[in-house]
Amino acid sequence: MAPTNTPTGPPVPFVPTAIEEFLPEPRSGPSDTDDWAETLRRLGRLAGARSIGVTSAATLSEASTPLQAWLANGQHGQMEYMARDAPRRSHPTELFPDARSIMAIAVPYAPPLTQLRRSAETTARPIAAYALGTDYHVALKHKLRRIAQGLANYRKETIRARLAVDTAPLMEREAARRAGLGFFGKNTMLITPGTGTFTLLGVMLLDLELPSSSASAGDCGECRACLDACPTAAFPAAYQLDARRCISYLTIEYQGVIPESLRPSIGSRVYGCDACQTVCPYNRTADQKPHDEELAPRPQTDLSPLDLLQLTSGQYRRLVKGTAMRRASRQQLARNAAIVLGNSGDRKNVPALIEKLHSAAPVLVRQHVAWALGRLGGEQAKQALETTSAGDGELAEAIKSALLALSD
Ligand code: B12
Ligand code: SF4
Ligand code: SF4
Repeated sequence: MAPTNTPTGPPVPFVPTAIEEFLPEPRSGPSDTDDWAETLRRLGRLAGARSIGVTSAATLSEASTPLQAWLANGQHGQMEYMARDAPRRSHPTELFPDARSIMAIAVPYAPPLTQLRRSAETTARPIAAYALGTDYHVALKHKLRRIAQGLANYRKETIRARLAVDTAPLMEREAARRAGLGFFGKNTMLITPGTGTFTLLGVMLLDLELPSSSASAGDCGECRACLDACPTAAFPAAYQLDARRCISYLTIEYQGVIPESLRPSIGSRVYGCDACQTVCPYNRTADQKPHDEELAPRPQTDLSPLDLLQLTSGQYRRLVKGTAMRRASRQQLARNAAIVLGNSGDRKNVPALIEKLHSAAPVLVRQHVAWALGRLGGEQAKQALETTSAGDGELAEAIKSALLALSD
């Protein structure tokens, strides 16, 4: 997943107040290690962040090599902002020249439990778990602000902080890893011991020298479950992800025609993908509660792929309001839903698809609808495809190849 359209803005001052939650006086000054570790935990707790840690704002040098390799191989696809901002992503002081420390938090959200119990492929939900609750950009920034305020109160001095929750050119996983929140899994996720991978990260650059947290030990060992479970074979190797094949990228970031060869593997996923996390043993053994309440699924996200194909603009606005789903347009959701309906194997969906094919929906959507009809097959689908007049553009091409698929 990728940045919100809301910029984080410049560093913000936090002035000490007397009204914020109580924090203990340090026994021998803020740099006393024991006091500091306990204070950090309290700061995290008061904001509802299970894991919290600190690292220096020095260059995130270990992250820049994998990032450069990823970009050089074109594995970022259409995510031009990743290439444009690359030189700054591993240099926190480019973002905030006075930064001395980075504070990072990991907040767990509800994992797809039914998936964890069964096979990832057969029970994949249409919407990835992270997007079902309140927009994490908003929820985590709120937590970071509370922590910054608590820290200003604790230190009894004004501090300045630059917040980032997927909203700034910064390698958040590496910052969080260095702050002791976990280690990298082969699926490239940050694994937090005891919590797993179903977490969202927030980081804050601070104009304060703070003691660094100790590194978190752990590794994947011989396991390779995520690499084998990826429906689109998006991992060319362990710790490397080719976004161009990743369902999360294709359904959320990618604006164009989804390659036909990848459509069947998208299965039932309309927005994002949880497959490489669902199979991870660190999630099975993780303490599955409590999750952050704000990130818990909201009722309006309980929609079927058919609902998502047919969303009116009003329904779309209501669905995405206040959630991370606003990253995808109505057109992208309808495109993705058409693929999922094509994969459903259920011909009951044919009439709704025909209606969409004949509607004034964008060509991009109708191209994918034509494919879905070709995949579902049957007399009704065939007749609709044969009788649709589509000129000689991209839609006509899509109908032609759908009819070819039908005759196979
Ligand atoms: C671009 C992006 C995407 C892209 C590309 C993902 C990718 N793996 O690069 C796409 C759209 C595919 C995507 C998908 C998802 N994303 Co995203 N995404 C980002 C974003 C904006 C940048 C990531 C980036 O810099 N990628 C470039 C690669 C090179 O860097 P990296 O991912 O940090 O990878 C590190 C490791 O792989 C490691 N590494 C590389 N080689 C090696 C070798 C060895 C031996 C080792 C040990 C390590 C190692 O070093 C790299 C540098 O730190 C971040 C937010 C941010 N600003 O950081 C969120 C972020 C990474 N995404 C996040 C999430 C939740 C997701 C999804 C789960 C959403 C979903 N359910 O659909 C999926 C997960 C897919 C996956 N397996 O990664 C979270 C991850 C939280 C966590 N616990 O790790 C982040 C941090 C957002 C946030 N603030 O919470 N995402
Ligand atoms: S999110 Fe899904 S498609 Fe992307 S790498 Fe993980 S399993 Fe593969
Ligand atoms: S599934 Fe296995 S290999 Fe993949 S991240 Fe989890 S422990 Fe590592």
